[in-house]
Amino acid sequence: MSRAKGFASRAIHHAYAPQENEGALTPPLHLTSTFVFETAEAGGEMFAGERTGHIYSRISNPTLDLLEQRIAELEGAEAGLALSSGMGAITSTLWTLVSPGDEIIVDETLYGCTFAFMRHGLTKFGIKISHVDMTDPDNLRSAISDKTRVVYFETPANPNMRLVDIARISEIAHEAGATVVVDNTYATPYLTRPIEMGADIVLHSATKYLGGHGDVVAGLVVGNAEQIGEIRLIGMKDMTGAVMAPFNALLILRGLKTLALRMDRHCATAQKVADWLEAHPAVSKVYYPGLKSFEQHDLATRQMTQPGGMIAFELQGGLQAGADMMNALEMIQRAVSLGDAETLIQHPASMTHSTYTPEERAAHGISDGLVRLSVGLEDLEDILEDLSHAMPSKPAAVAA
Ligand code: 7XF
Repeated sequence: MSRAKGFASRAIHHAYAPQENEGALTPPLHLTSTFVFETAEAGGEMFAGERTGHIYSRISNPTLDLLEQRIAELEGAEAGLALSSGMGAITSTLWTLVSPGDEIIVDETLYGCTFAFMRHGLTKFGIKISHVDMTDPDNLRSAISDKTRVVYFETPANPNMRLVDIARISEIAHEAGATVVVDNTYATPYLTRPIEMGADIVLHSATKYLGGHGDVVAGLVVGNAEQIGEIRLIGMKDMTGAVMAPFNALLILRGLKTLALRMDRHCATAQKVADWLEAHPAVSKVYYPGLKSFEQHDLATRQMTQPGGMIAFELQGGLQAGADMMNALEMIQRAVSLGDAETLIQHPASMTHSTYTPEERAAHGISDGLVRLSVGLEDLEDILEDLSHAMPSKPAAVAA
């Protein structure tokens, strides 16, 4: 068979052969912290990097190996690394890449804890964090210098859905010798594959779409074998210890099997929900890459195979109208996180992005009235009915 297998088939089969595992259809769970050396010399050789094999589960484990190979395959990368959380992935990667005196250029909008790690964490250790509006790549061109070690962004960005042109930003970053790191949590490799567009490292909160069932916190990083090896042995093994538990790797492997199927449904339903919200008189603005009114709709069409399952919107009555609407929902759940079967709604300013000060939120494009919806896998009619009955009946009922 010469034809390469499709995304869904690779998400189900890549790198696993039942016949090599007692015929078990589902990969075994290697629930072990340590591995036995054949001889004392063999153990020493493994520590010296002269012999391959597993040593200890903070370095590697066969169940994690499979997940790492599978996500690397799906992202079109050489190698992968599994970590205890998305934040574990982000911190392990950046601790590995930067040294005091280096600069990281980041987009204006980042997930709240990523923002906090950089602005309130890395800066304490002599790393300069510079924000640039990367929706216009020329801004990066003017800001980048030989001190810039990393260019980092999310696309679509959490929570306001800004997109960044991966190919153009990567080109500019590479001219200056910087490493491009993309948080691909919102899009997943089913919708966008940043490595194929020129990025160097892609990372995920696998807690979201990759896991897909709201039952695990996990992170993944992919890139070239050398960089991933360094993140494994420096950032993860020595600096953060943020290793993924083997059982969680199995849950993510299970999630990946239905990723394509779930994303198709998330996207189809989200498009209809976004259309419906845009037409609703109580809604003042909808941010969804699949809408013609979305400022970066062209880029979305070029860079994403579908517009995703996340929507952000604002109501006419601002913050209070949003809170009232959220409180009136019955099926849709008020919760942070995203990418689950359940439709989830949350208020970024007071929840996921409360790590920003109010001034920082204003400067970084996160308005107080913004509501974030993670469109789940329920029937479209039920999602719309719940939203419909929770919406303010009089659109201009602006709270005094
Ligand atoms: O450490 P986590 O697995 O929770 O992942 C952190 C993370 C990294 N990147 C992006 C784009 C994320 O959205 C997240 C986690 N975000 C959740 C949310 O926005 O709802 C966290 C709940 S506070």
